[in-house]
Amino acid sequence: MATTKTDPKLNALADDKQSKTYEGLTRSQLIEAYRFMYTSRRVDDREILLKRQQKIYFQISGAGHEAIGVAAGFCLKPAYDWFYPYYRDRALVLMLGATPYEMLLQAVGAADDPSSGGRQMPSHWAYNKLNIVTQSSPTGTQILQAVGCAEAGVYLRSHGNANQKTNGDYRQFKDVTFKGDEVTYVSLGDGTTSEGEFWEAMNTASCRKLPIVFVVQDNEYAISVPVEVQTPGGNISRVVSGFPNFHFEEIDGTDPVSSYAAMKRAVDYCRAGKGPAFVHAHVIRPYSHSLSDDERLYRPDVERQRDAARDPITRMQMFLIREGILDEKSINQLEKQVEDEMQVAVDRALEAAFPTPDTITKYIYSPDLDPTSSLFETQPVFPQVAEAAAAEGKKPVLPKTMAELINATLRDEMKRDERILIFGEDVADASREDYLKKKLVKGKGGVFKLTAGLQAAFGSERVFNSPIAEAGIVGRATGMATRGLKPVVEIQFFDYIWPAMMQLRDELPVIRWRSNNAFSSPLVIRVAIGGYLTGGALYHSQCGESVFTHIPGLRVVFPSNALDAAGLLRTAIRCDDPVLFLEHKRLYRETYGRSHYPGPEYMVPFGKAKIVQSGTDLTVITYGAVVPRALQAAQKLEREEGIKVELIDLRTLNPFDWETIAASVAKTNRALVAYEDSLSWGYGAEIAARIADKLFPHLDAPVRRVAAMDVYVAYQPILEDAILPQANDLYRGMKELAEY
Ligand SMILES: Cc1ncc(C[n+]2csc(CCOP(=O)(O)OP(=O)(O)O)c2C)c(N)n1
Ligand SMILES: [Mg+2]
Repeated sequence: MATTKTDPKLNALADDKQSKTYEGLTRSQLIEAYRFMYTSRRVDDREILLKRQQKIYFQISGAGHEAIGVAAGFCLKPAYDWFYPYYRDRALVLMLGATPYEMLLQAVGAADDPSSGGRQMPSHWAYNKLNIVTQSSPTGTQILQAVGCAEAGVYLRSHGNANQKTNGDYRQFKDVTFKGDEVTYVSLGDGTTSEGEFWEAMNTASCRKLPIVFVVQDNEYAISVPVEVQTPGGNISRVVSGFPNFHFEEIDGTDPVSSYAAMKRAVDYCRAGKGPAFVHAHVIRPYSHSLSDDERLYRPDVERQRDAARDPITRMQMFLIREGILDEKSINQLEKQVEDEMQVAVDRALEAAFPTPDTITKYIYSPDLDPTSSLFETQPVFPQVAEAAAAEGKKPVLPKTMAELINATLRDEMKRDERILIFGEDVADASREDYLKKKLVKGKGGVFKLTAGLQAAFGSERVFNSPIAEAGIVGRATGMATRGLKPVVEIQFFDYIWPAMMQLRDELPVIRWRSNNAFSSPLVIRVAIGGYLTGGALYHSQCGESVFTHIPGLRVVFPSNALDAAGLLRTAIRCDDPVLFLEHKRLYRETYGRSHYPGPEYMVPFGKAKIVQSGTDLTVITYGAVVPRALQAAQKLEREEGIKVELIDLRTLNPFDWETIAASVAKTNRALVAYEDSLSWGYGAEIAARIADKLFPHLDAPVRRVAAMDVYVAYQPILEDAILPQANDLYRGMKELAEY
């Protein structure tokens, strides 16, 4: 907990009387507890008033949850342990050191709101200096990130060099701190235990015996839905009791003393490295869910009165009086003090300056490191393999595939940066590492073998398999990256990325912006994407990159050849933003675009397209597996018709290279956008719209698109060929446009 604020006279009065303690809490600490509980309730009340006066725009209370909050606050240490508190944790957050004034700054949407700079609703905590990690509104996303945070602490304990600052890449801007016996706290409501992410988090915490304490604050309702609808049998403790390695507590969370005792046992268990803990605290919700809800519509008076009898504030008052810790007069005095401080805080918050619209786009991406800059533009250094082989009279060394160069790049980056961790489904050589050590097996290393040999080279703490849980992969990686590690995780098939969508849309790319740059999570998600596989069918062939280029804060990369893949992957790893790295399965081992390894420093900056072939009659803008198909079509067109196509490979989709597109279209006056995804609403729609908008005076023909049919990819090769854009389709599209 943070430093005490209670009037020292009151403390002395209490402790003078006798040294009796309550589960180890002194009488002064209990006064302290009451002060934080009462302050928390009064901030809620003041916010409610301000909302009614239309001086703030939203309110969600911590009322009824104060006792478990202060109990946790006594057991955990700000700026030492790590916190993923949910919106009802006001009392805990106050106790960790946030002030009512700071909370009110968020309520009014002030520029100086330390949690979000006016970007998030009230009670969306983020206090960098206290290790309270930026929180959001989706129920449950915090839990997997908390697991990742706990994993980061464990990793850092045994990788002492990983926290070193290094200039020239993201590490320059990412402080890494950890404590050997730190604990991660995460809280959630009873309803949130229904989210799949909760179960994924429990799973990994249990399997990996992580030092994380889950606190379920069970107020029996999720807005209007009662607990028996969410949880079989209505009691989450019973349901989770079979998880191995956990310490379990089920408590009356309206009683700070017994809550403290339980929290202490739970936190001690985690701190000792025995595994995770699960604290199920029964609490009440005396106010409606939020100010947008009226609980009288679904809860009868009799139920609300039953809750009121357990209100932690009045219970605590009565307890203090009964135990002779405070009398009524001193309680009044304490409350008056809180009221006075609150008034000052409210007055100040109402005068606070608002953020100005010119700041809106700040911190979507790293303000420190620009992946489009020349810092990320280096020359390839090819080994003199061909010459050396020829000189020795050996067979020439063949250029490598995209798969081989991605593997080599990962290997060199892992050597260079101990913060890099690789995990995902099947990415390890063998989870039962004994088999590897005894050389009983060769090892798998990914279903496409992209990570082959990395576990053997760097150990099972740095390269490991995850459960089949895509939200878990991205959510855990996000938590690790928040701590300063650099996870390079794999989603096995693009077709199976969707369970991670909440993390990918509402969390990972938003963390920097929503916390006003107080937190960030730069990491890399490698994804095998695309069709042209002959038999890949619906669930192994999808594209869908435009879903992700529509997300501010997420870089999207889609290389078409081995050399670019190596250079772009290195940029993705070293940069300070989250990157979705799309690897086309068909290109992994294609003859097209093979290359020798360009060396351990080769980087391609983001946002720089490549002109694959220059031409004067027509611009074709494309990327990924369409590049070789478009090239084939363009060459045929020149051969047969003398039409010269300028072929642009975008290489990165966000950011994309508008200058190269604009210069080319200004020269050729005709533009065709080609992509493998289905035509409507695809990535090319945006490019085509921009060309039509910005380059209209240069155009001699309409902007055309060639893409897949608006349907899924079918298994039968005849159908697949018809569905996906082929060289012939591209040829026809180019010819028609050139002749328009
Ligand atoms: C993923 C998601 N779905 C729905 C919501 C809307 N919502 C906000 S809070 C809430 C109920 C949460 O209930 P519970 O977990 O019991 O927490 P409580 O508010 O009762 O403390 C819902 C449905 C949301 N924020 N996120
Ligand atoms: Mg609830």
